[in-house]
Order: sequence, then C-alpha cells, then structure tokens
Amino acid sequence: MTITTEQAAASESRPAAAGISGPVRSPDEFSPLREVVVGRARGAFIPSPRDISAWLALYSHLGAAQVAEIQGGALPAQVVADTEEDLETLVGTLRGLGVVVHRPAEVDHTRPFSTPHWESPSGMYSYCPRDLTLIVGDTIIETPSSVRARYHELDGLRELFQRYLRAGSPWISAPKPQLRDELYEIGVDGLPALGEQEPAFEAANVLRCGLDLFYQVSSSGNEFGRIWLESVLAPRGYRVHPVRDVYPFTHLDSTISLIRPGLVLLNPERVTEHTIPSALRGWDRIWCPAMRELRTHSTAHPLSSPWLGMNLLMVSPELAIVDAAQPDLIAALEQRGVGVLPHTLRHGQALGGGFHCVTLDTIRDAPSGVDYFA
Ligand code: DAV
Repeated sequence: MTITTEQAAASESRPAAAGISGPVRSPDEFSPLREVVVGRARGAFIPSPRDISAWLALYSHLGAAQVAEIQGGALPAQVVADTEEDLETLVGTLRGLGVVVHRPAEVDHTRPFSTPHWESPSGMYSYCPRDLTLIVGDTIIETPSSVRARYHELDGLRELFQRYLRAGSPWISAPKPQLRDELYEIGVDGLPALGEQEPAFEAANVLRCGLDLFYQVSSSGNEFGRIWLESVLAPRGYRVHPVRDVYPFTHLDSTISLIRPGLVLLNPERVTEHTIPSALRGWDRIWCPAMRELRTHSTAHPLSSPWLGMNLLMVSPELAIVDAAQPDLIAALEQRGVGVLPHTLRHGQALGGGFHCVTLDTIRDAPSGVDYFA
C-alpha cells in the first residue's frame, strides 16, 4: 500500500500518542477546563536580587539597602515538600473532575548560564507555569520575561508544547529579549523600573476573554511588549486593552479576576470606579473582601502580597478553586452562585504563586472568537 503525501502529513499532525486530547484551545479564563499544566516546586531556586532584573521582578518595592540583605537560594526542603504535597492535592482534585493534568518536566534551576550580555547564577522555578506562556485561543505564545533567571524556564514545558505542535497548535515566541543593563532603570525614588528598550512582558500580565485581552503595564510588562502582542493579535481580530496605573508591581491576576461572562472580581486597594478597564464597566463586580493573612510565612520577604488570596482558578463559570484561608472571598463568590473548592498552598505567598499562577490552562471547552463585549 502506498501512502500519499497528504496521508503522511495527516499522520504527522496527529496528537503524539501520550496524554493530550488535541491542539490547545483556551480563549478565556473561565470556560470548562479540560486540560491544564500544574507547576512543581522541586528544583526551584530564588534568584539573588543582586541581579537588577531579579530585584525589579521580585522586590521592586524594596530599596537597595534592603535588597542587599536578601540572599537568593534553593528553597528549604520543608517548603519544597509541603508545596509538592499541596500541588498533588490540587492535581488530585482536577483529575477527579475529569481534567487532564500535565506537569512540567523536572528542570534543575540551580544551574548558571550566560549570554553575551550577562551571566545568571541560576534559573528560577517551574512553580508558576502561568507566568511565561500565553495561550490565546489555538496558539501557544512564549512571552519575553524581563527576568534573566527565567530565560530557560520553559525548558520544562518544551516536550509538552512539541506534542501540541504535532497536534496542530501554532507555537510562537516573542523576539528573544537581550535584557541588557539599559533595559532597567533606577527611578528618583531609588527603586528599579522597567524601561522601553525592547518588548518585555510576562504572560501573567494578561487576562483573556474571547476576542479581548487585558494587558497590564507594570514592572513585569512594558508598553513595547503590549505593542508586540497587539502586532500579532490585532490582525487576527483580537483587541488588546492596556490596563495602566492600577498595579505597578507585577502581574494582573491578583488585581482583576474574570469569574464568568458578566462577572469580575476586583481588588479594592488597586482598582477604583475610575480605573476599571472600560470594557469591563458594564459587568457586575465583586469588590474583593479584605484578605486574611495567609498562614505560613516561610520567608521574611515573600514574593507576593496577601492579595494572592484572590488569585483563583476558574474550573468552569460555576466553579472556582480558591484559597481555603479566605472565607470572606469564598462567601462572596458563593453568594453570586459560584461554587468553591477550597484548597491550600501553604507557601504560596512566599513563592509568589496562587492557584491561577501555578496552573496553565491549555484546553477549555469554549467556542473560539467569542465577542463578550459586543
Ligand atoms: O502581590 O499581588 C501576585 C503575583 C501573582 N502572579 C501580588 C502579586
């Protein structure tokens, strides 16, 4: 029997045997979840803020004298063990709901590397798969993080993305940033800031809602990064809405959470009536109740604020995975008819990642190209 070129091409584009149900398809933050990546803690290394890109990303609210006292380093064994256990519990819940769960391959983030412009004494972690990869509809987009230590972080997801590519998913990357010293500025306040020399942003600066994306301009995403993203997505019919002057520090997902079409959760310390992105003004709002302090402080310098408690994962428009330590938020969601599965990440604040951060939804049951703001 002879095989035609078409048949050969078709067999090459079939999902490679293991584990995936087809190409990626995740156009929003809330449609029923089918496939997801859950991060891991093993192999993590917190980069030293002596590197200005790490200072900017992790401690940009602290002055030079304070960061001089912060050592980077491997996580204490107990933090790794607790976190692996909490992530396993999350994986068990998701699998119990019928969701296919992938994990990043093990990567040793303690290894140094360099480019012609700088040396990084280490990598960082595979704890937050949300941070560096943006799934927009059927496409995998690697984003240009401004953090030198994160340059090779996606090594742990390469094999998975190759499987999706074989299944037909376009997989692209922003121009690899050079991350030269000139990209980082020291403001008049003595604190580091992200410049505009080249496009730089992390995927977690973005929230997706069908044809609309919200892009937070902050120390982890510059205007040039927004321009690059728009250059790729606008010709495909997407609108990229800048979110400015809301939260200068880092990602968007502890400031705004899209719960379901027509319902948004807002951080009352960061967003006001005047700064709600105009596209979301017609939606019902939940102003997030004050956060209870998270239980474990495994470090003097946590990588995120207590607002990490509003960093939730929507499993469907009716079901959320939320920090068990935030009963007021859970009650507010339940009042709006959103069911909650309370979960725990004991060291989430220390490691800078809640349930949205530690996951990357690759397949949701959603039609593509929905205009939620028509
Ligand atoms: O402190 O609100 C959380 C970062 C989540 N990716 C914060 C930042």
